[in-house]
Amino acid sequence: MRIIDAKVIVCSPGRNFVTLKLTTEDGVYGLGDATLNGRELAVACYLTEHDIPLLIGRDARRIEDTWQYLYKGAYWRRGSVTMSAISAVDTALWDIKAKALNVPVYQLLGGASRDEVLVYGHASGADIEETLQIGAEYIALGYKAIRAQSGIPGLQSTYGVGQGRMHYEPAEPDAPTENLWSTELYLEFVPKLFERLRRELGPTLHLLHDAHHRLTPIEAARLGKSLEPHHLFWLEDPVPAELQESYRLIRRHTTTPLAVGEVFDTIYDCQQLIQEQLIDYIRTTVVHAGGISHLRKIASLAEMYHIRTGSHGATDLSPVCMAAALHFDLSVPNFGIQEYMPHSEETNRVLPHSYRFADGMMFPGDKPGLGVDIDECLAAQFPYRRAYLPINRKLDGTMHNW
Ligand code: CS2
Ligand code: MG
Repeated sequence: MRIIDAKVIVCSPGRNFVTLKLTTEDGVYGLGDATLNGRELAVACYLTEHDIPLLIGRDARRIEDTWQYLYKGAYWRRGSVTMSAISAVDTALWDIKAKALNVPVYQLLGGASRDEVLVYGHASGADIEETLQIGAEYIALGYKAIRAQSGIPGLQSTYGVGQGRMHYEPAEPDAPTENLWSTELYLEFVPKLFERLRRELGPTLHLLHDAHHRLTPIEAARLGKSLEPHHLFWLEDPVPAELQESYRLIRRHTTTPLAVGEVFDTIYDCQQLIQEQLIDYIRTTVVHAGGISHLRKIASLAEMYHIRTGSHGATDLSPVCMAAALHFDLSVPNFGIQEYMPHSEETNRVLPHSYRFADGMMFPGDKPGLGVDIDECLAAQFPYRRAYLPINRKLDGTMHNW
């Protein structure tokens, strides 16, 4: 089952996506997401110039060997561009294998460990009132878990606070937006937000919050402590995690569960966090952390240490990644939750998929493979447009942590 064709499709149906399509001599094809928000063409070029020439003629059934070949063969290890490229190849090969065997991917991953996957959506508003109102709308749609973010009084704009009601797109065309940040204002405000949300939305709704790496460990400890009465499902990315041991300090001070890892690209980025039980949820995802194969290894390590998965799933991860994530989520024993933001109509038309949402839960579907396709003609009607993630500065202009 030789790979005879490989194509990188870059398109922008509402936002940029990079999709790898591998085709075998039997005519079976598989898709992999290679989107790295704000750095899309770096991955597209890595695939075209460096990986694809090595893939043509290889046996598509040798998923693990191909992973090792691309990872070890490059000599230069890790990094989000390299790992997004490897992820795309790995995902496409799982898609091909499952299609060839006529089963959905999750059946190859040991089968379903649960019937459906718990997901959370983004409730973000300009202020507490609007966040509450949007939270109530999510409940009406059946969501059992929401991530709440709100504009902060005194700050003009804040990263992670979506503009549309159900849609969230952090990247902006042409040049990065600059947000101004004040930790003092933030720490003063967030406990008030969650006090209201918990009181008005009830005791059983899962409430999540993302601090987007902006705090120091002792500030994060204070935030975690102040949120304890409102029993969050998790507090995400309180501090940048390049220094994994910084989580020791946070852990000593608070019982608020912690989730980390959307920017990680291998198991080595979270090894210490997991083995010292410094976190509760690992957020690595299919597209940035080495595909389904590597993500399973991370999940297995986490399982030993009572840590559950909670993969990143914002709209800059394409429907191909979302489908792969759902097959993974359905199968791993230590699944916790999956982030889910519905894509735009245009995206769904370019990348039609069979996964479904009902009552706060999702299912990847039972089509052979991942259950996602790409309409290449339609994709060609949405050309790439350069876009950047915003930059964060302190009130005095200093570049802030991120
Ligand atoms: C966020 C994302 O979904 C999340 O948890 O942190 O908005 C993330 O910042 C973007 O997906 C980055 O591309
Ligand atoms: Mg996040």
